[in-house]
Amino acid sequence: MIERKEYDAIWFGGGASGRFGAAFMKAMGGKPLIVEEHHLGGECHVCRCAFENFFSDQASMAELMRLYSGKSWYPKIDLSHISAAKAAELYRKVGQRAFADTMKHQTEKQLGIEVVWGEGKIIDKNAVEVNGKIYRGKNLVIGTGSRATMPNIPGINLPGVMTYKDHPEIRKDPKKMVIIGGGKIGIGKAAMFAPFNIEVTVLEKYTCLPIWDRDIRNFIFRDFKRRGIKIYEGIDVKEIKGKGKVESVVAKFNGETMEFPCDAVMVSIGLTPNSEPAIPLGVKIGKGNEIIIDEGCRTNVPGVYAVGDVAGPPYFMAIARKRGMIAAKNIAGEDAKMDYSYVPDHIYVPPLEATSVGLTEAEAREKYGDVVLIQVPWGPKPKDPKPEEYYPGFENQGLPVCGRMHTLNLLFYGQNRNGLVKAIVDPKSRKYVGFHSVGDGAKTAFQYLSYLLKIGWTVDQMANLHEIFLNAEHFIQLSRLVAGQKELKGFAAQVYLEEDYLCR
Ligand code: COM
Repeated sequence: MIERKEYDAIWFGGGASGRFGAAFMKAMGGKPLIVEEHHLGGECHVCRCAFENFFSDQASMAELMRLYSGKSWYPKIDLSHISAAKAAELYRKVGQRAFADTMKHQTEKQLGIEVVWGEGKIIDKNAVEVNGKIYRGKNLVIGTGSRATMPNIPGINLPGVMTYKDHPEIRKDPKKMVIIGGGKIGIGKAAMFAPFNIEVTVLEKYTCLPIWDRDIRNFIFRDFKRRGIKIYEGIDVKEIKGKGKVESVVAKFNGETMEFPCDAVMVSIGLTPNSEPAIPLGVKIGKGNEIIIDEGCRTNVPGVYAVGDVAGPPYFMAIARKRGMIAAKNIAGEDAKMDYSYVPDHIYVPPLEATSVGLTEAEAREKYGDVVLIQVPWGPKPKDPKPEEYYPGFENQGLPVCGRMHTLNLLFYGQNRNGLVKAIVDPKSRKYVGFHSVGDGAKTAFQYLSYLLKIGWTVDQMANLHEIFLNAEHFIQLSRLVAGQKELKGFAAQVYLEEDYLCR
């Protein structure tokens, strides 16, 4: 059967990019059709952003309870029976279903977008078959997302090996987990599982969080060390061993073979775009399996666009949604282009969050020479601070970095672990070139800071904004403290002792 109607575009996949692209098209007066087999909103509420947000909250609560237990006025809390599997179960039962309903309601009812539910088969660039019926579109937009990249090693299919996708499905808490890959997914997962009494070891072939500012990395990993999360860098995983289920991971480290006993493995070495359904169309595929697109999200086949993760990195919700919007505009006859500059990055590392945009200090020094740092904490710190204690003579003792409840708690009860914020300024132009934060959340500010970086925001302009004190990132008031200087000096450079967080 052939559907008579011709759509302006068939959005093949109703994830973040397809849903937002179709919505934008509809808002512009166009006729979109979304083809979706599983869920509108893609993997977000199933196992990615929304789930991670929820699970991070659970992990934060567990870690904070552990920190505060028995201190000052807090009662002693017994955390021996807490369960990551129980937290995941709640999300499966309530969160996944509630989010699915919300996505459906918003898309179909509120926005009035047509969705055809079922497995789609691309017939050609103007026709898609779903449940035996052919739907026709003037354009085709591929938004089929990505999946976890799996290493080709023995044991990879053993029960107990999981990826981000299986995380909400855990039914029993592991005792020991090995995480293969220390990028932002792996490091986030380590921080999420550890609070649940799970012994976590991260094995990274190269460098963990390689593109993050060194101070931010150090802050996170120093905290990992205190929490007993082990990190190995430069380690090559060779095999996952086990009889019928995961029992250990074997790796080469410094020329020696090491074996890590475990009952769960989380693989987080990267993402692979799901470009396969589009291959018969003749679209160009890149080395990472991504569909190659131009700045306007066009593929090499006229009338075929690719949006979201299937078009390759950066793998970031905002990029997925924006690619959808740009494709919709171009289908409508505009000449819209993606702008990949100043894309912020964010990781949940419960009970903290890390956020970054622009250049790291190292990159900034390479580009601008002597940069100025505006940051807290900046002074000497006690070497091994104890919770609830005052250390005379240490400038950062009483300085809360951020301003939400847990940040101050982390300061007083948590050994000065309340965070670090850092702005990097080119002193000649007085413009910011990078912002970095790890603490009790600053991501909302970073959405806007990324734009300010792009327009060349200066210390003097920042000093004129209105802070709501105490705030999560402190950039306004810190900038005002130095903006009176003719020759910008900022605060003295960071003084964290050289960190030794790695296992050797
Ligand atoms: C969020 C997914 S659950 S989407 O980007 O809103 O579609």
